[in-house]
Amino acid sequence: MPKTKTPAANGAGKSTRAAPSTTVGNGGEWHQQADGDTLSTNQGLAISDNQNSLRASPRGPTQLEDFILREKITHFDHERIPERIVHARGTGVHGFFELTASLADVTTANILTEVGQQTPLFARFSTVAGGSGSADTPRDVRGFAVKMYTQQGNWDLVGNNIPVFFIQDAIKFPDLIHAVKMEPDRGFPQAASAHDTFWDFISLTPESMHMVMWAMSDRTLPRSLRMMEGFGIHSFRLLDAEGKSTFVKFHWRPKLGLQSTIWDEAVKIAGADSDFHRRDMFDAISNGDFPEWELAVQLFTQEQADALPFDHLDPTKLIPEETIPLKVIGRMVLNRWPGNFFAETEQVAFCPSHIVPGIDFSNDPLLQGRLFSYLDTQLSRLGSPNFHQLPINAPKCPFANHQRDGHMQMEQPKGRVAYEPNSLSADGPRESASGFRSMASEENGTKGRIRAESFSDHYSQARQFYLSQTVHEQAHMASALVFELSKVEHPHIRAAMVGHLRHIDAKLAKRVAGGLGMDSLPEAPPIAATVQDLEPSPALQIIGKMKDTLAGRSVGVLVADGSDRATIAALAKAIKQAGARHKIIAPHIGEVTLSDQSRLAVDGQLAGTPSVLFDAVAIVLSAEAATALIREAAAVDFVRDAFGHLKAIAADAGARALLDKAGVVKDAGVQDAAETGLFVQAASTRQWQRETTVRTLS
Ligand code: HDE
Repeated sequence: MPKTKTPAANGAGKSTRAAPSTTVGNGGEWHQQADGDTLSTNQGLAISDNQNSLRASPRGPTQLEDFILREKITHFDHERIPERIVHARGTGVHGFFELTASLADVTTANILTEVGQQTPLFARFSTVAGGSGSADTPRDVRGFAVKMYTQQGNWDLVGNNIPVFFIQDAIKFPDLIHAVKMEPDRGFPQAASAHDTFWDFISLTPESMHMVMWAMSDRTLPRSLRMMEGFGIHSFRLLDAEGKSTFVKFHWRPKLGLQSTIWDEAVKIAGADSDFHRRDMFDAISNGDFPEWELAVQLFTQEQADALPFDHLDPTKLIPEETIPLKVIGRMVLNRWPGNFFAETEQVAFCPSHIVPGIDFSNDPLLQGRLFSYLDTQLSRLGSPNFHQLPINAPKCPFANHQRDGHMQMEQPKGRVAYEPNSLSADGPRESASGFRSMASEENGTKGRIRAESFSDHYSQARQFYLSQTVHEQAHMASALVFELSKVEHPHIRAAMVGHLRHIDAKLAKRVAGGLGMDSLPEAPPIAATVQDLEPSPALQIIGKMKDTLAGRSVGVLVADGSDRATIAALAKAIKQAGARHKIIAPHIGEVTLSDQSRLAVDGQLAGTPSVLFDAVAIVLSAEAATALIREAAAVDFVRDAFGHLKAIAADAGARALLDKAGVVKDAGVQDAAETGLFVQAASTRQWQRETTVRTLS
């Protein structure tokens, strides 16, 4: 007999839900899961044979009557929903937000005033341009979206890992995205901005220059989702009980510090493990290494805003933290992997319009457009105005209204009253004095399709960003521009871009022009506002924000039969003590026999586990094994790439032949494997001083 499955009671009664919960990550209680062990149809009918469809005879035609086959195949045929138009590729994790400093003096939002309160949340990190099956490591902006299930409703902070955006007005978004996505006639390139249509649009859109500088920096090549910053980008408002407004910008700062990969590394990671970031997050959560971010705010008044040398409502501008410092107010901890990828990561519906009392929007025209777009996209993506009923989207506080029916209505609202005001339902939902209020701002002026004068400076912050970088980061940006523009087939687009660069930095323009084989510098376009020489902001660097630590990182230890057991054990201990993990890589999977005849389990086979997957490497080999491995390209590349990607290398004497073959030259990052302390210290950063020996920086 089939076991009957009883849907949980969340459909019964009024449109209200359980009392708010502040416990960590208690989302996703699924009522439709089979709770029995008998395989059944969706109607609860037990299935006796799941291997054979119903046939007229053993070799005859399949019967239309086979409703079990039809139900199963029909459901399968409809398994996919439209992927997100942008940010299709994403990784989601549950966690919580804990407030550590109250903002009660400027806002009534409960989540920002109750110190110590933990609010459950779901965070989703994404790339922008690629489809849902694309690789994790293209050069791309990363989405950083956080849905906080507060006691006053859901608050979605839908940001990116870069604090500015390409365009100033929402009406340009479809153009930008069409330009960066695969070209419509040929269907490629996937997940790449290095093509004509993207650079054509950019070269004709000077307002994008600041963001382009960020996009060409290593910010778009994060080492891990756990090692990137998040930004709300737009100015928002905080409102106190009197309705007084303070502007705010939100920043997430990773506890592990910022870290990025090097372009060559990112390209190779895409081949070695296209799920690199998702797997990294999955492994961290599974190992109990819960990633953490600080939430910090920049608070400022209208008067402070008016004194800035640009308009803070322009989303192509940021406020340097040297100008308005960051105040840390809380922390986000991610600690639970979703129970089901589709149900949660795919169906989560973020909307910047999901906001709570005490927080409000600014007039940033990009934000204003977003307030429309996200609800609209969820309707087409999730197919129903009832998407808020999906457990991942439902508020965890009580909610009730008179909205009814619609596709896939899961609730059964009772009673004859579905309107308000009413006199027939005394206990029905009513407006509340503590409900959401918009700021009573005064708006006047001339209606029109007008771009404010104050939005016309497109180069000053692009210049400031470039000049704030270290020489290494500047060189990476120049190389990125050369790489991207060299993929552009139309010379006039390349020329136009280099023309823009002349307004940002003359040396950068020359460098890129040289890399593109241009004989002379193309003309710079006319500009609407004089380029200002803004004070450099070191806080905009990645290198400046890296932490000297191996914590949360991973080390690949290359071994073979005959490797020295004591050396491997000492390295493993030191790596663990530093808060990192190690993986044993060997020419074959299974086990290797070490110098003392003990056996060691292997985590990864050499050809399938290149050094790009690690932050540092150790090579522990007998002289005999090293000599054999110099004929293996995978072994030589393992070492050569680690060296070229500026990673620390620990090696024992036996490994020498392989190091020589890979062209490794002794430097501060190349340590004797026995010197575990020195190795861990070197591995706590990249070997920037080595860079000039492996690539041209000028
Ligand atoms: Fe989005 N964006 N966006 N965006 N965006 C979407 O909503 C849109 C913008 C961001 O993990 C879509 O659910 C417009 C800025 C993230 O599910 C869509 C404009 C920032 C995510 C949409 C912008 C973002 C999205 C596609 C210009 C950084 C992924 C699917 C006005 C502050 C959220 C969806 C997730 C997703 C529209 C600009 C961040 C189409 C019209 C600026 C992190 O609604």
